[in-house]
Amino acid sequence: MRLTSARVLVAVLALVAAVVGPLTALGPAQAAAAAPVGWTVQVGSQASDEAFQGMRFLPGDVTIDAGDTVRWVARSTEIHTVTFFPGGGPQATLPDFNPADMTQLTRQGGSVYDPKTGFNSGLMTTVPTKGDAGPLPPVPHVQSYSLTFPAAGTFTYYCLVHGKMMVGVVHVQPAGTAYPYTQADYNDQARIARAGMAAMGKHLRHDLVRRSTAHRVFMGDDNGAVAVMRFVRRTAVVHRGERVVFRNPGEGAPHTVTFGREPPPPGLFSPSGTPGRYSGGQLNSGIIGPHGSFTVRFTKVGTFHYVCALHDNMGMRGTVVVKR
Ligand SMILES: [Cu+2]
Repeated sequence: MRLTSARVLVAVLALVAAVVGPLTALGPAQAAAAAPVGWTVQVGSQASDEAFQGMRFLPGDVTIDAGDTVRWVARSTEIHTVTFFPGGGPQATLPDFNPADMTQLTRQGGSVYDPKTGFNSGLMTTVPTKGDAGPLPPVPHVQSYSLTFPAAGTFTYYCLVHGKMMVGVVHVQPAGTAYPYTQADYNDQARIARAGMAAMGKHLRHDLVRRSTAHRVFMGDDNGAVAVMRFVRRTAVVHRGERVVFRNPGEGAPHTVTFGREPPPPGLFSPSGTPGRYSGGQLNSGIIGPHGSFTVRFTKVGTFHYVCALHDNMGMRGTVVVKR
């Protein structure tokens, strides 16, 4: 029986060879199959109103062949980077994001990957270069960034802004190896991950609504994958002489509470004004990091608008109404 099926198989293979042989002998079909392939990875994601920002490379893991190119495409207002460190391996510690360090903010390295050196995309965001991507120096904004990987290996990259929350891997197989996934598969993975993050964002925000009061306003929140870029509650109504505590419950994103004119950086990053007796005009919390808070006592009747100076471009604004 075995012999018979083996014979049938041989016969089938011979037939296939007879049909395919002449075709492959023509050349172009074979050349096309071995041609380098381009792959796309999405950088960040967001809700349509930008209230949630997803802190992921989508997909976080791609497998390509030597000679292929990966193109990273910005998908959010929030800034990110694609950054490989020398050696190309995972990093035990990462440098803090430093908005004054131009090697972090701008492109470093060419378009052909080499694990001996570092590579950096520069600031990736969907916001055009002349738009508002937060209080950063005027550097070019990058909408897409491409690297060709000439040699096999496994290479890890990070977003300098979001650190270990946002890590990706490129597996490079020897040229000609079959791919485990297609770009369509990766796009499906990305779509499912985006839907999951949108659900998480909604849940986080509902939870903030439940925990907030007129005297306790949350400065967004995050869970390591999704950041809520909203003050909750957006309008707080208090009486004259009362306090409002603005609290940053998240682990990741810093925020500010800024009334009146936004001081230009670096003044923006430190507190100014008198939060113990606010009666209008300029008041700035400076950077309120994870688990930080900022308390303001309102001494005048009126309606006072404020922003997060880092995320106002995403709609992170609030109002305090002070009654008698
Ligand atoms: Cu903010």
